[in-house]
Amino acid sequence: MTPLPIHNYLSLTPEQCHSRLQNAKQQLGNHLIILGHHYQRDEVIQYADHVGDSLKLSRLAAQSGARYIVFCGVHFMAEVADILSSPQQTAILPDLAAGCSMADMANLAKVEDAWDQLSKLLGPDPVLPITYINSAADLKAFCGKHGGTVCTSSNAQAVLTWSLQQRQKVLFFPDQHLGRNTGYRMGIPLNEMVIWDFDQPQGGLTLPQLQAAKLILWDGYCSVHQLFQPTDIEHFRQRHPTGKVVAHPECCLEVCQQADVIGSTEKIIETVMSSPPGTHWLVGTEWHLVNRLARQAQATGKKAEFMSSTHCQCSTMYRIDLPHLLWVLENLQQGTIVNPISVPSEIAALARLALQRMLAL
Ligand code: CIZ
Ligand code: SF4
Repeated sequence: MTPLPIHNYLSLTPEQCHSRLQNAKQQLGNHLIILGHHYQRDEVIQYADHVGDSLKLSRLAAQSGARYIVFCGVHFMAEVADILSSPQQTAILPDLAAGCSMADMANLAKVEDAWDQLSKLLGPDPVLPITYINSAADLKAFCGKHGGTVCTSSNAQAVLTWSLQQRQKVLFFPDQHLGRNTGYRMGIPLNEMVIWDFDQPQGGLTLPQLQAAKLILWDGYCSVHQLFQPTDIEHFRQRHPTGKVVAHPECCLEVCQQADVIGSTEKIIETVMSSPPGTHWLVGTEWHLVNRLARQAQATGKKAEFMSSTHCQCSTMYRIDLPHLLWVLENLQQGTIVNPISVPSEIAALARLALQRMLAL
């Protein structure tokens, strides 16, 4: 059947979307699972069967056995859902333009080039490649092929500890901040963590710098989390001397050094929600999560405040809206799959290997 065109949906009112979404969701029943990442808008989150971080959601989708996995998140997340689910399941991303600018900062050609240069400079096998889950499937496959693995913001320390037991050095991509913040907490000196500038020959590094390095950090970052500044924390502490600060490890080192707690989206929520009534938190992560958390915290006598005076939200997460969600569901109702995310089988097999190594840790 010809797909229903997206332009029929873009001018619908929220009310029209809501009544049709409820109907579509009900009709698709347990053939469908809708996953909502913490950074999604509230109006989308209300349709999610599960809300969580990318890995937790993909595991739940695979366990559910639902035929259609609609991932309200960004592209790499739908890829992970496809890799971890069975061949009978299909992962769907409501808007294909929902990418991750940090994930796009590393690509296979540049990583292979870095790998070749490192092998020539340092000899065979001293380096293990590790990718943050925020990366394309072919980079996860690259790690699978070369003995490496994947990490999330929850398990980065366990993964790096394991990695440095396997080999002397780690090439970590794409997020320099997660790599550096984790290395710092493990006691790795800052001069043993170098930045690989992928636009420079030899990553812009000298041979002695590379020989001394334990972590070779890709020059990538999240433009949302990089907006938080140490001065945001200083101003908060002046206003609220007994307040507490929690930050995501995608924030820069200076912000994480000043935070009381550093953690993934799941850990941030758990930390705030399990704190005693009366606690006032400053939270450094995406705006939609913090806004929702602030409402939940308030209901239990706590306060959660957004870390920046700039309204920093993830613009690609924001692309998933009610019209796009309705468009994919009504297409499914008539038996048409729009926007399937399907990782080629050879890449999926190696990426799965890298993910399984992580899950076994
Ligand atoms: O893995 C995820 O879902 C991301 C991007 C962040 C986090 O800390 O959970
Ligand atoms: Fe990517 Fe940053 Fe958006 Fe997360 S918040 S999806 S890392 S751009």
